[in-house]
Amino acid sequence: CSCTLLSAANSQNCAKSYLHVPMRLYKSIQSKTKFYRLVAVSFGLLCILQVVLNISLRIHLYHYVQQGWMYFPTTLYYVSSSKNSWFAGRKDCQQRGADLVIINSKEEQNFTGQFHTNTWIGLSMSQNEKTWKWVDGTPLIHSYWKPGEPNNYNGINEDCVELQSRSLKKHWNDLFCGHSLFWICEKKIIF
Ligand SMILES: [Ca+2]
Ligand SMILES: [Ca+2]
Repeated sequence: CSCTLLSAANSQNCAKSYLHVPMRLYKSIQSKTKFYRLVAVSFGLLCILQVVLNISLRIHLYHYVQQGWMYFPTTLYYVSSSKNSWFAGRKDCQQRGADLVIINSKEEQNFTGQFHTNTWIGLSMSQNEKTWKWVDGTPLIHSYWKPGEPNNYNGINEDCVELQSRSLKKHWNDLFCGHSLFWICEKKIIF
């Protein structure tokens, strides 16, 4: 509005309205500043949390690496340095707070197949259901059997599974559970 043509009363109101505009603007800027400050503080706290989590993860991993575990995205693996039966291998893994490895992907298959020529994995024949089951009770869906396997060779109950890395093919073979092989334990990292 223009104050020049207004009465005294109107002129006062007009002056007030001119005062109100900067006040509203000031309040709006103030509330925006508070919002941005809150965002900045939250972001800072998130960064600190990230750093703390990162350090705690490294300390946690270092502790396991010291005990002979290897890290492969989100999972720790322990490769035995001695041979034993499938059941003894599994017991060793359980004593380490883990279990025999479950092969969930081709990448995991390739990773676990690089240590020994023959290695027990966490797959065996369920005696109740007569189907292949992983150590966590899940059924076998994606398999990497060697051609001709599983075969209960020579009529022997081959109820446990080894990962063979001969010729870098990394295939599976069913085998008598009492055979002495190396084994691999797997442990998911939970934070
Ligand atoms: Ca796995
Ligand atoms: Ca076989």
